[in-house]
Amino acid sequence: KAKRMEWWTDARFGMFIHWGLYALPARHEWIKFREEQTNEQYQKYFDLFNPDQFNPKLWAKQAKAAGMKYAVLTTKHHEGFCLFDSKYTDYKSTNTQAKRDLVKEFVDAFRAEGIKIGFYYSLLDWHHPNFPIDYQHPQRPVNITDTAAAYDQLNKNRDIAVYRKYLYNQVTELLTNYGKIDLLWLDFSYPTKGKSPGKGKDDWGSVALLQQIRKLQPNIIVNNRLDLSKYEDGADFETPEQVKPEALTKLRGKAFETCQTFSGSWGYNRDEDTWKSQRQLLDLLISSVSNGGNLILNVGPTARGEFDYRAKKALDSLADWM
Ligand code: FUL
Repeated sequence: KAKRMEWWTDARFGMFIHWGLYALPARHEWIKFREEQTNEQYQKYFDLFNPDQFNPKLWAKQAKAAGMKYAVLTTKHHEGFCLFDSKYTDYKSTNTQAKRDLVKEFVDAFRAEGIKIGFYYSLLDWHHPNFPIDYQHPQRPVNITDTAAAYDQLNKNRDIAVYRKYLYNQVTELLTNYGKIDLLWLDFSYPTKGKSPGKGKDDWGSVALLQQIRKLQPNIIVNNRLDLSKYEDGADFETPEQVKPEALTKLRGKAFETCQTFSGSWGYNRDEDTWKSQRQLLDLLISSVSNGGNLILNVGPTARGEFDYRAKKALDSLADWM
């Protein structure tokens, strides 16, 4: 473990990239959930997806200039849309107007700049017909009293075993078809809440999945959201979200990576006006590093495939400081 963690410990600073169909409505990556949209309602974003400005070489150059040593792209977020050419689904970028394997182009561009490659993959999937509905799902039962019965009814044709196989197959594809992958960021497990079912290691098949991951990419490092905290070697690093700089002292002595956004949402959110200043960003970087951890700072590219001008400005200001 110490050996595989070396580059990551040394890297200190990475770029997170949250990109998916949610970039079109541009008001948060959880929009399907928040607005309780069905697959049919969400379909318009797939039909209109056409990132004509996508040029990951520009992204990679900006990341490098800002001092970032690794990058993690959402190959699939909770919405279920795949940015790669998976043979297990039609819900993928190659079937949109883009007609491109966006993951492949990301990998090639960032690797060419000497940046380590990370894949984010969502364990949740709000599009897959066999992914059981729970309280984190757009089609969750709302305003009803008998929650348990409502879930049973909603899930009677959904079989998690089928979905588990799908996720296993897709992770296998991602770790087979794109060369050496340095980091895998799986997202996420959550406990049962009242009568609403949650999801954890048995649902994801976490033990077998992690074995497969380590078999395919022996030096890869994996984050901690597979619900394997009780297992030795179940995770390489912790992933506290949006922690305030002053709270980071509590994480000393642990392998941690704090993930942070520029403005609040992870996906492109056009109208957010809470963008952090250069000083706040540097404060996050310095506090993460001085407490012995990493910072991964997120960009949510627009639907056309560009970094928003405010993200560019923030990255430029970090490049100046570097
Ligand atoms: C969370 C997700 O639900 C957010 O959308 C985001 O991806 C963040 C990094 O992890 O659990």
